[in-house]
Amino acid sequence: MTDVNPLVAELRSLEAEALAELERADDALALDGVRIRYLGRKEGRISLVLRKLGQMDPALRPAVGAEANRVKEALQSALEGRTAALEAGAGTGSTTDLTLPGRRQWVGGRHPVTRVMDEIFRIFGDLGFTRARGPEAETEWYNFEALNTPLDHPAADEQDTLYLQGGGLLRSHTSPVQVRTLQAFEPPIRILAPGWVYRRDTYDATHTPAFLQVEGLVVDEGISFVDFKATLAEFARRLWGPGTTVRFRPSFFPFTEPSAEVDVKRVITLPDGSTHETDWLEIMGAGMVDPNVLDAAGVDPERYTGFAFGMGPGRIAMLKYGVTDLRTFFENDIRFLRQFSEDSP
Ligand code: 2U9
Repeated sequence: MTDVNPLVAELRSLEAEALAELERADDALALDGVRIRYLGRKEGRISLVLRKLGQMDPALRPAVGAEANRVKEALQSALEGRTAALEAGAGTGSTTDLTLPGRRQWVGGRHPVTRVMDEIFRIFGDLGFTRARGPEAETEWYNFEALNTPLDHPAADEQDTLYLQGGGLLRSHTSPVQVRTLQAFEPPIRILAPGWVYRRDTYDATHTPAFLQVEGLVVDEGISFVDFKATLAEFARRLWGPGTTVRFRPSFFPFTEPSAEVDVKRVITLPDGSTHETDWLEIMGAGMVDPNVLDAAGVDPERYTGFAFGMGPGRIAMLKYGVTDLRTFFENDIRFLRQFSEDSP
């Protein structure tokens, strides 16, 4: 006999729908959704059917109540069965292998130029240097004249230096920091001066109008050319490895006399045991501080001597990591940068 009670029929079709949904539910969240949708006390679909009982012929009501109870129990037990099945499945690895190592999220790393700077700070820190900072907007006196560079020198030309309105300029090297340090402190002085410097250069593979520099200065009684050479050779070997040869090539800077450019040559051992020598690579400029510079900063050149050096960590990072275009350091393309990260996946 066909059941003509419309609410009983509705409950049966709800049951079929709910069982089909249960079959498709494949995690705890989906199972809970089915439970709330069908068995929920207020808005569950079975409760909604029972709410229509009031309008029904009283003689037909008991059959609906009995059917509702049967469907609720059937769904409850189907839910429990499905929950148990999913839990067992997870344990056997049929859907998820809980023994797999976790996938680590890469949260970033140091920029290659920052890595080189940190390395320079560490090496000179071990040699007893501290760090000094100063303003990026400077005066002509601190940037040029105090450094034995007259204002008619080509370096002070508007073609090379970024002047500010009102006579100031953006420092073209960090040397003003050392001048300010000499004015403020009695020797012995042993400092690094890292920071941004600015030059009127066209942006290309080897020039950027803003770049980082690390300069250094040592001033004390009795600082000699031997201290100069030994300190910088030691730095170069610690930066490039023990198999490094260092060469001092005569050069000229207005603020040092004598002056030199420092080159390194590396011997690389390949996996097959054979060795390979690199070309000479220029890593910095340096020299004994010109007595005029000490004098301008108020330090007695008869009593004190010193040496100074300057380098571009961007250039060193290019040599160290085999990068051929400086601009890639500024583009912040994560695919490029993550190659240099210590913990990149
Ligand atoms: C004082 C006295 C001396 C700083 C020096 C250099 C040599 C040098 C360049 C390297 C590459 C600049 O970044 S670069 O273009 N620098 O070659 N810098 S000696 O000499 C000083 C500084 C301050 C008081």
